[in-house]
Amino acid sequence: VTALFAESALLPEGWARDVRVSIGPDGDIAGIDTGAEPGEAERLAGPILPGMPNLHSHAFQRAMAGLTECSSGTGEDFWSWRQAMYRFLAVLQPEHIRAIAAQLYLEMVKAGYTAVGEFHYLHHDRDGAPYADRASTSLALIEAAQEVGIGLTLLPTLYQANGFDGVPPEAGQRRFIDTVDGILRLIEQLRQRTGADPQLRIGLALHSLRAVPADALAEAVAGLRTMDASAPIHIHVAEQLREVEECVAWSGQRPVAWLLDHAPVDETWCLVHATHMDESETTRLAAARAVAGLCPTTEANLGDGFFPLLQFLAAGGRWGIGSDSHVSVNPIEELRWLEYGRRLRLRRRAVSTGGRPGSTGCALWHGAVEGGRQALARPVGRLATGSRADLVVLNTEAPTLYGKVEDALLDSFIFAGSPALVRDVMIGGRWVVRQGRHAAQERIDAAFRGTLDQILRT
Ligand code: NGQ
Ligand code: ZN
Repeated sequence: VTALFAESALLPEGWARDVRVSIGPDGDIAGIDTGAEPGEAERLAGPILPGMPNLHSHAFQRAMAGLTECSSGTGEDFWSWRQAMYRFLAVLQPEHIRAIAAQLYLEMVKAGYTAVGEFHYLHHDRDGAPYADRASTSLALIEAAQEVGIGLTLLPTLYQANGFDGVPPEAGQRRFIDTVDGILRLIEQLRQRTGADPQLRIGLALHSLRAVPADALAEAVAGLRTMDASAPIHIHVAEQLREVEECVAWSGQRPVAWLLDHAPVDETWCLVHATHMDESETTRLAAARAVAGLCPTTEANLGDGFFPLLQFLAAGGRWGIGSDSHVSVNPIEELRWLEYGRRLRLRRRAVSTGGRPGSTGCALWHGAVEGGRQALARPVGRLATGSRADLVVLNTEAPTLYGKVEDALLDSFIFAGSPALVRDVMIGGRWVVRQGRHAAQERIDAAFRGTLDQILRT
């Protein structure tokens, strides 16, 4: 058992002083004492927060972030971005995916993300044929996460159609397409090949109601449940108004309402981009105890719309954050923009507190770690006995944080932040970042540059 000592720590019940964290050989927190003596424990250089789960990632998109910001003069939107994304991924091979993911995960851990959910649909070779090893791209992501030391919830994704009512896929989607059986077999294989690893969980994603016909959705969910009763299930649900209209035309219902009526949505589910909901969908989703997966910087970048946060919070809804397309890889930016979007719209402040007294930063960090924990279906996001020892040490030498404690510290971190506020990061009881550096940084950087040299040329 190793032990850490922090003068200040954000526990699930709030800030505590003189905190001793004992960590077992399995990387779980074995005990937490407050008002403790440091004794022989390692004294940490600053206050600690639970590491942030990143509940939604498409790793390969990191390498195209910033490359889709030009206008063709004919009107850019989500759908034209999607075509650019299809053109970009057409050259990627498993070794590229591995290098891009490792670089991305490295950036994540340095920013304070300690676990990630990979919504993974890039399964097949460039012509759509399965790789000789059907798990090639999934294993590339698992290896990248292991190299960096970030916790991973891998969500192999079912994708079959290019629109409601089974519109056949287009050429740009062929690398995604699988049968229900194919995806379930991939999940089974990954479960067997990776064994019981406390840093890894395998779940399932359904790409969207656009891409997964109703019967396939039901079959996939039932099939997953025969393997794992509590595995997480993620779905993109109501991101764009066009898909809401198409869903209504197809079924007479809006997407979230349709899903709540036709799928066993409960706390194992995460609805990503449940952006467009009416009042009844919002309260029903909160009552279902599923997590709303919010990706504020990507949703802004793609022009999605506003999630009804205030109403969802008032209904007791659970939520977490994801960096999705990775135009930003920083939890403070997701949290800040979640709040700022509402401030701009409502002309009010401290919106994410839901009107309760207390720090906005604290409400944001707490909400996102709890929702992330649930969505990733791993014991993360809490400095508490039985949770993974995933923690972030803040750099109180930085001018932004100097002299600040507790709520003022967290509010400064989130709202007045600049780079280099995260000093050290521990994941599963292992130091992954020390004084802002990762041990494998040079190797990971070199592989990433080699990959970019190849793919940007083609
Ligand atoms: C994705 N990304 O699968 O990468 C999607 C776009 C789609 C986001 N929604 C493609 N941010 O939804 O069809
Ligand atoms: Zn997504």
